[in-house]
Amino acid sequence: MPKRRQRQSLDAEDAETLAKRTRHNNPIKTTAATSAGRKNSNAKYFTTTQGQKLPIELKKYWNNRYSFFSRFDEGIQIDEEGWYSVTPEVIAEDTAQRISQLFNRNTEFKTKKGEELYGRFCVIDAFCGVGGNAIKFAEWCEHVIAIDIDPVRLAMARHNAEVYGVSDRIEFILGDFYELAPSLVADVVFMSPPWGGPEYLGSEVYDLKHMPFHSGQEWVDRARMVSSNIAYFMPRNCDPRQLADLFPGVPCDIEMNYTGNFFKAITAYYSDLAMFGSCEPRILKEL
Ligand code: MGP
Ligand code: SAH
Repeated sequence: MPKRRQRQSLDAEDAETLAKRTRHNNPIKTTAATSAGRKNSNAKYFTTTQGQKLPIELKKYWNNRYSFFSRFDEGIQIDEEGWYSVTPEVIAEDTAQRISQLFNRNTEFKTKKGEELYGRFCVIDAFCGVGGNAIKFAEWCEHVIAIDIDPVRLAMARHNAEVYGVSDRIEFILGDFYELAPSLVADVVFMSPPWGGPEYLGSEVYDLKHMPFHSGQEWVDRARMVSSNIAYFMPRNCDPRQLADLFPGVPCDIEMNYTGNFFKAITAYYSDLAMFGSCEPRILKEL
């Protein structure tokens, strides 16, 4: 049977405190916060085909909107940080499929709902953002715990999951994964933490010691409190050796994530997750 997480909810006061902390600490603010507080009156905007006004820096992400959500036109919601950091759908799909292989190898762990099969395991998406990964996990497994510290993005993730028809398999939690980790129970932890905005490519090698808020090591140490089956979505300019060293004594598989010919990111799989699924670099086609 899949292990379940102990229920822990936040009251309204906690939520507001977290929201303030996020706005204060986050290097990339949400659309609402930046629009209100933008000092640069020369900031340039463009108007989307849906009539939204977005900062010009987001144009390349907007142009690629269907690569993030193939059902974008059905009402998908994304804020500024969401645009910068959402996982391309084809990569999120591949990660979910790969993780499910670990649990679906034994047919006992399958459950049948209509024509679809969901693995009976529980994945934590520790940094769910607007739901790019959580939605794909919910298409492959029975129970997803989606956590985000930002109430606006968490609400968008829930809405986007409804668009994809999978919200009933996702438990949304507003909170700080660092603080919640000791009380969580799940089979797999997926982490796609903030990398510090698009500037993460500013240095040749992305140093895991200098990530925003907590180091790459600290996030892995927290995830290990829940499960040794960890998938870690990280910048493409990471040093694979440094990633592998974060969890000594277990196998680590470094997967290069492409969309078409474009190298987007790296996913490090640890422990049992490193032993199942393809280790070959794959070129993924758009969904
Ligand atoms: P990118 O480098 O900003 O985009 O991010 P792109 O299109 O490769 O830009 P280019 O002009 O340099 O080619 C690549 C991918 O990394 C994005 O699609 C996101 O999935 C992911 N990503 C980017 N950032 C800044 C973050 C982040 O802070 N956190 C997480 N989890 N993912 C991010
Ligand atoms: N994979 C997501 C994108 C994640 S971006 C997607 O595909 O949509 C990183 C997210 O981590 C942001 O939404 C940010 O609000 C959230 N975050 C930052 N610090 C956090 C923390 N301590 N605990 C949980 N979430 C956090």
